[in-house]
Amino acid sequence: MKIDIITAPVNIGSGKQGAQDGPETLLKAGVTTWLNPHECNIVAGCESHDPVLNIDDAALHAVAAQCKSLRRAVVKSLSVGHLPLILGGDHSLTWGSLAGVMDLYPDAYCIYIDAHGDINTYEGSPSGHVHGMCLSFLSGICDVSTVVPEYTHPTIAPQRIKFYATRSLDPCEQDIINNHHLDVITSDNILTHGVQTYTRQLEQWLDTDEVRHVHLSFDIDAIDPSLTPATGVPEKEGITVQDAVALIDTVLASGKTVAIDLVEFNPRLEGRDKTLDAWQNIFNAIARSLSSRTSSK
Ligand SMILES: [Mn+2]
Repeated sequence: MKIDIITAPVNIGSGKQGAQDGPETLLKAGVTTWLNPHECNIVAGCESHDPVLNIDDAALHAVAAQCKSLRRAVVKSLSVGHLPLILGGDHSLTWGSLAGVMDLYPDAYCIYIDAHGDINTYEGSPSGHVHGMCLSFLSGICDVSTVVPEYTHPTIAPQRIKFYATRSLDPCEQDIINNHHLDVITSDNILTHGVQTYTRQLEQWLDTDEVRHVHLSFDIDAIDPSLTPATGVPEKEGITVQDAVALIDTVLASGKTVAIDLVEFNPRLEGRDKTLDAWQNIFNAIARSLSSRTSSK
């Protein structure tokens, strides 16, 4: 399996400095070694952008431009049969990466492992940060086409997004989740009943013919901040690194994963090295799962 490591130094969506250093820091720390023995190409997914910290339409245009570029890179990678692995950057990059997946695989599901819902609307978001809105744009729940007519993309039915490790939802997000009957496994569910309860269910569902293509979107803040402190919006009582690895293993073992986002590492924050240790475990798990998937086919 050839992997395209697509760098996405996106930080405008988080309203904070530092996430744009994520890809470079991870590459320097040894991502390509951690993914051994898989062959990796490093591809620039988008340009970094001068910080735009004011949350306004200009920020949305800037994120849209990055996502447009990233989407093209993902389509290109998928078109030649590679696995795009997108290194963030903040989570607004999924607006581009999942759009690219949808271009080729309109039947895709998205497994979204994140402390947050990221399904706020442009008008309803309390923070105004685009990284908390990507799923409402992608699912068409929030239509920003009048603000950014330059970036149109296919939409994913909200029911095709499955949430894991969720624990921080804004009221507007909770309403959307209730109204659309979306599947949410909270971190509390996982901590209470054990990750195996959910990986078993996930494995069975992934095995059905209903599921043909999966986009895996992993936010490091899904993990407890005592283990992965260097992230922009940490939330207490997260899952363990082992839980995250178990979820990722299960998704990849299905053989149906077409793209992976790895986001929200902010190396300028405290606890960078500790967070890198967790990343190493995650990348090693991805490498292992991809190897066993190849050898079983
Ligand atoms: Mn998050």
